[in-house]
Amino acid sequence: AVTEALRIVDEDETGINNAFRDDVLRGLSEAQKAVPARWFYDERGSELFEQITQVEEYYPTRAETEILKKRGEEFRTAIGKGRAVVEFGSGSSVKTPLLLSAIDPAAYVPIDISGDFLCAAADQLSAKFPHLPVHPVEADFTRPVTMPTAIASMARLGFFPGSTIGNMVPRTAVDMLRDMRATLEDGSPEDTPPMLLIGMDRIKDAAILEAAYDDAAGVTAAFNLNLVTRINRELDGTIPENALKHRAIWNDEVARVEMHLEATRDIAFTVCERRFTMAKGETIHTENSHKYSRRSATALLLASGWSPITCWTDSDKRFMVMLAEA
Ligand code: AVI
Repeated sequence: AVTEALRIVDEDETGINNAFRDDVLRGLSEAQKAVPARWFYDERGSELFEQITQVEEYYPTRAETEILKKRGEEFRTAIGKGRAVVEFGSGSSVKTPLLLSAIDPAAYVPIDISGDFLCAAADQLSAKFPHLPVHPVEADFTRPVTMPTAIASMARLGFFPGSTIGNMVPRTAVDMLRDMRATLEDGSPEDTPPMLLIGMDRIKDAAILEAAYDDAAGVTAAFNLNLVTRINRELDGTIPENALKHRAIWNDEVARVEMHLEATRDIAFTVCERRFTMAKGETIHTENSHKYSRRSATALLLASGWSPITCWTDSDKRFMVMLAEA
């Protein structure tokens, strides 16, 4: 049973374009040019990301799925039955059913900014779990979100798989983890603090990390370059795509893989009638993907008001799923 999506988004199409334009114009004006990674995900970008999750070198999706498949019993013991599962950024993936079948929740609340995607995912899920009440919420989950009244008085488990937390710098990650706590506490019973089950990618060999973000088939390169295609199409840009090269670099000091687009020659272009130049070798920084040790993950969670309870890894110890309590 799926209730109609609760809509807490106030941006219209124009609003989204304005935000995209502002981010791109501001980012291209900085000394180190940068565009926020959230703009990767237009229709083509989302398709390409789906393909990335299947390339040999990109292990995170497989590793996390392995954990969710294997640890069902342990999740059930640690989390208990009958919570409302609130998923931040509802996936159309196989991961959610794995968790839901393991812990037998009382309700499922997928939150996503894209209404269409949300409803499709909710319908799919509901077909698999016909007795589970599903209450979709269309909202930006990086901010506090009002919970549907239908789950008032139910204990809550937040679910944030995929290592999406890694795409945020620590300061933003802490803000968001705190907001998630506020979201989960909204209307929840006071004697049962919310829990959070979160996927985080582990620090490992630079060569493995760089390959995961620069696969031989060029899918990640296409994903990175699609951002330029999107800027040219939606913001009237003239960026010469053939003069930009995909680069994935492990930045050891801050423990993250950075994706850049590097100019292979001096170029000049316009975006929304503003002129920009790039010298050969100069880059546009398009994404950070932070990796964590168990300690750094613990520190991040503690700084955000979450106390870690358990940490599970896959058999190759590449990825971890952490359970924490507010
Ligand atoms: C969505 N996010 C967790 C992916 C990651 O691994 O940081 C995005 C991605 N970028 C390149 N490949 C995958």
